[in-house]
Amino acid sequence: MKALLIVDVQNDFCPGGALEVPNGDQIIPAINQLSKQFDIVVQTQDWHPKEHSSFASSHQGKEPFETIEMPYGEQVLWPNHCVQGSRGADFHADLETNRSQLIIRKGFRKDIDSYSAFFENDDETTTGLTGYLRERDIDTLYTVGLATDFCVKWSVIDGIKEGFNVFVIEDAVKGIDIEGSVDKAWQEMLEKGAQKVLSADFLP
Ligand code: VGL
Ligand code: ZN
Repeated sequence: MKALLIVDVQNDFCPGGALEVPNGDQIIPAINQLSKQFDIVVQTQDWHPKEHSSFASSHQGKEPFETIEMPYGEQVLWPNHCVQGSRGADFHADLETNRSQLIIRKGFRKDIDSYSAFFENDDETTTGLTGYLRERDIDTLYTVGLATDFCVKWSVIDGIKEGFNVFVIEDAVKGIDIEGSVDKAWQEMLEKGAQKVLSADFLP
């Protein structure tokens, strides 16, 4: 069985949002078309408490996009974004969410960030997604959403690690792109065994 995994299509990652992905909203029509082609649709939602440790504002003297060392490794510091219950954390109004059967929230533990839909950034704390997918006999994931170089990339890499066949739909993802990070993300995803496809491959 296959499922569509829609990563973090939220206001804060779209133009005008706190951590905007350039043209992030442009992938929404393709995602809406795609979700009609899947019987199982799963979404993630970045969902941080107000003083989350991934926010630069939680660290004195630090600016967004600087990095710090956390107990679990290097962490990029972000502008405050996707705060629980805020408008920025809502899904973009144009995203069709009625067909989504599961919404995984992530990044809700104050002291640890979570890019991946499967594991938090310590690579250990699980979101429960693997169990859900296995219980529903899903073995293949088609990944879309934001941002290619962070939450999409880590979801894809962890999905492969968890034994799923993972496809990335190239025209339905977009990245933040910090110093070539989108190109690097593609390289890493493909190296790990992800397959690149286009949304046109699914449309009737
Ligand atoms: C994301 C940075 C911080 C993402 C989430 O959705 O790619 N990036 N939080
Ligand atoms: Zn976040």
